[in-house]
Amino acid sequence: MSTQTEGRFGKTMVPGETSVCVIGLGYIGLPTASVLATKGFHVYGMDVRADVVDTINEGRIHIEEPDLDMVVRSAVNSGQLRAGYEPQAADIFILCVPTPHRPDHSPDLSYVEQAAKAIRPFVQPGNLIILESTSPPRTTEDIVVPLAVPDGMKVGEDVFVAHCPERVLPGRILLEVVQNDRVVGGVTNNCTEKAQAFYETFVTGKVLGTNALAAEVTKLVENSYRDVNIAFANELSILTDRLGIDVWEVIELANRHPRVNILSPGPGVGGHCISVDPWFLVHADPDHTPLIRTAREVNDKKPQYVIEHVAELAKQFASPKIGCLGITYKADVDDIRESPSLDIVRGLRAANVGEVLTCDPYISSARFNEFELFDLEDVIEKSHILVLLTDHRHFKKVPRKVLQEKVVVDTRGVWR
Ligand code: SAJ
Repeated sequence: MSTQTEGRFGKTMVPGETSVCVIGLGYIGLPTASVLATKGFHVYGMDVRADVVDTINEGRIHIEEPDLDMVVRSAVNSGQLRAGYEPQAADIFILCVPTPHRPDHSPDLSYVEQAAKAIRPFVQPGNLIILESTSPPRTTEDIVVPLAVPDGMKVGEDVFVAHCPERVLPGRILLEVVQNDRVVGGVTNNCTEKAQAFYETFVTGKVLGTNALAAEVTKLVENSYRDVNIAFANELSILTDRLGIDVWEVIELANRHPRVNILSPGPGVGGHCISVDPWFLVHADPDHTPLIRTAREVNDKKPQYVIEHVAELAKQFASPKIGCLGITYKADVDDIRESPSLDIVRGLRAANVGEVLTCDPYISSARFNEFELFDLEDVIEKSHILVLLTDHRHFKKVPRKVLQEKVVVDTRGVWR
């Protein structure tokens, strides 16, 4: 960071002299808080869950993410990171709370509202307030500003408010939180510049400035772009099935064209980001987002296609045993939110097409009790049909000889 910027924004931008209050210690808040603590900021994290707060204060973590346990332990042991149930005064507030959608796909902004209201009594002149949660257009200006900024303080002069959407990929969070380029959109130019100066203290990628609305939409566009591309691949997977050709081969060949880059089909699209965020754009302007809506619908229908396909194959066995491999939403994470793999297992169990045996090396029975989980070896040995749903590294190692003895449904193309 340049001396000029330090001079301009005073002590706020010197980590050792700056305090940060992170609201929400989940997949984004906890890695961000611990990275900032490691950089020398005085970090206080707030979460409404008592178990989360206690776990972190013991130097442990409540989520699965490579290397996060080490970083949190060292941040807590060094005294740079503490957690609690209420916000507290700080130079910088970062809101990292969930932004889910309701059953009708409208955004549920209650967590952002609660967080903004909660920090309001602690906000002082000179503070910077950042919304990192992925949010529908105008959330920063229409919700965060009115609820978080105390009466009488002018945004851009007394307090500074910006949206800086998180862009990290689960499984690579600690790397990406530092290395990714960041988009920072302030409510005013001063807000943008102040937030940029903050991110430049710990981000090695470029920190790109814009306004709050453009930053909100940019984030939603990134995830919608990926959803549309995956929907195209999922549609192709059904079309090629019906034509009797291999979708993976077709995509591999098409991607040899210098201007074609199709993503991979799968059992559907899950997680709390790509399967949710495009709806925020659709909700903002339903009449002008038919493609984004259709992509969501195509991806949401894919699990049902897999269920019907497996049910058809099961008819050849008198007492079919169906082995389902993986329930998390993607490879090598422990996250089952919006998981199409889990939806498929549930659907097969509900359809009564045979005995369903499920395994997932990332999910322990202590944490998941909806149905019994077995060891991979057990599932392989006992099943007539093996359905690969999540491409965990453990499943890639299943010997081809074993697979030759089974009916195989490989939704991810890892056993080709
Ligand atoms: N998937 C496919 N085919 C593919 C790629 C992914 O079926 O070719 C599926 C995955 O299996 C999974 C879902 O899509 O079910 C989403 O997985 P993902 O790895 O694409 O993305 P997320 O949800 O884990 O993280 C995304 C990332 N966004 C983009 O890559 C544009 C991440 O950078 C964001 O920070 C994150 O959303 C977020 O928090 O918004």
